[in-house]
Amino acid sequence: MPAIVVLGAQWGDEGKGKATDQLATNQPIDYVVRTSGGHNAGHTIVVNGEKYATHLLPSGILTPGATSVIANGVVVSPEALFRELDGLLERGVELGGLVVSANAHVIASYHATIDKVTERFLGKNQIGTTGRGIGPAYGDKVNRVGVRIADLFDEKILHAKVESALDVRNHLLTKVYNRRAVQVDAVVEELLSYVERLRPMVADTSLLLNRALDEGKTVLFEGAQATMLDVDHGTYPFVTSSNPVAGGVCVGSGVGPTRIDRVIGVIKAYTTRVGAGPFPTELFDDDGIRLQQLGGEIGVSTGRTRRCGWYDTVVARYAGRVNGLTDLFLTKLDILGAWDRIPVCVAYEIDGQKVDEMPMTQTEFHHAKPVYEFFEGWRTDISGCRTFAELPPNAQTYVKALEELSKTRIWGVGVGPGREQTVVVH
Ligand code: 2SA
Ligand code: GDP
Ligand code: MG
Repeated sequence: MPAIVVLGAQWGDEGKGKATDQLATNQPIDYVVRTSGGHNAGHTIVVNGEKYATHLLPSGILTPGATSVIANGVVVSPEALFRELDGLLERGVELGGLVVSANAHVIASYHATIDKVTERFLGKNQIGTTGRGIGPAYGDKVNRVGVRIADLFDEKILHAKVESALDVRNHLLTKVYNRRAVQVDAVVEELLSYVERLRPMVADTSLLLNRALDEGKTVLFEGAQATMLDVDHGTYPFVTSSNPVAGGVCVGSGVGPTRIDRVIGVIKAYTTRVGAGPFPTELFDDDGIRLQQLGGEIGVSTGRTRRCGWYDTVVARYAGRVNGLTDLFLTKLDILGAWDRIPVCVAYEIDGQKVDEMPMTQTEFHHAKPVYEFFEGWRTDISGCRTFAELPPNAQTYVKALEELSKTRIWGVGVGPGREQTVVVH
């Protein structure tokens, strides 16, 4: 399996870091690649009881022998990149190699300022962004005024690019948001301070990855955010500004779709969401609070509490469709051991009609009410199970039902945060 995609099938934080890590333990992975988003991601990996969080770096950085790649589709804050690298080095972790695409776009500190100012300006219509400057950096990219990594190596070009990027931004900041203008020289100076450390890491990552695939190397594309946060296929406008779906992997890496062998959707045994936007199975009662507490549902990057609800098979089927999933990796099944009866959303009721596919419009999705089927709980700790047969019969039934209803085979099940706490089903 030379090219594998691992992506989020819900609203993020499904346990993609753990799934990537699990794949890397089963087979040697040569490259782990991030293709979208930036340091808004937060992936947790627990190795021998030690907890690590990666944000901008692919979680493969914790696998010595693997090379981590930040490909062209990622927005890179050099400040966040080196802060994260230094944090891991200070903990004495043995790191793999790191390569950054020359075509990746740069996040400067003013992007984060604009992100926060815009959110405040939106008032009750806030998206609930991570405030990391992701949206403004992608905005510059599509407006064709972005600064790319390669631009950092020519001071004259860099100065000209920052100047044109700030032209409109400063107009908005001073005239609309009543803020001080950002100084071109200060931004150039900020970015130049990272150049020497960055230089040896920069490469044509599309060429690198395609050559690696030609040589039969294994490449794992690690998703950030998730299908329902995709700017095209998610709950727009309550989304991130990139394409976390499988198609985004090709755009974000310069590796064509015919080279991808397997697309794994990571999905929690229930659902969570951080930030604003519709979420049909969201719970506002004690069950929601229990899921949040037992599941430790707190944002890895921002420390925000995650909204919680039951598993939604409409979302799962949709993720299967828009990503062409070959497999699901079901995480956090252990958390559901505290319930006698577990509801699963099998369809929506929208304005009196039963609907079993994602509705066409966001207005309908905002009106969607879950239709539940109920499954018997297993009421026991399954975190020590290592094979499917060891799972209690009710847990097996739950997994099989989700597989059937989600219309994608479940390859593995997470029964705890640890590297070894996985049950391989197929
Ligand atoms: P942004 O900052 O522009 O990408 O925010 C837009 C929306 O995307 C959501 N988003 C996320 N949702 C879940 N997890 C994310 N990463 C962190 C984590 C989040 C954290 O792993 O825990 O620590 O809060 C992530 N990144 C972006 C965001 O909530 C907005 O709804
Ligand atoms: P990501 O953004 O998709 O990589 O996920 P996060 O790291 O943001 O959130 C997933 C959380 O669930 C982390 O705290 C993981 O350690 C934890 N986790 C992942 N899989 C499992 C599992 O099967 N069981 C339990 N209890 N925790 C898990
Ligand atoms: Mg996360």
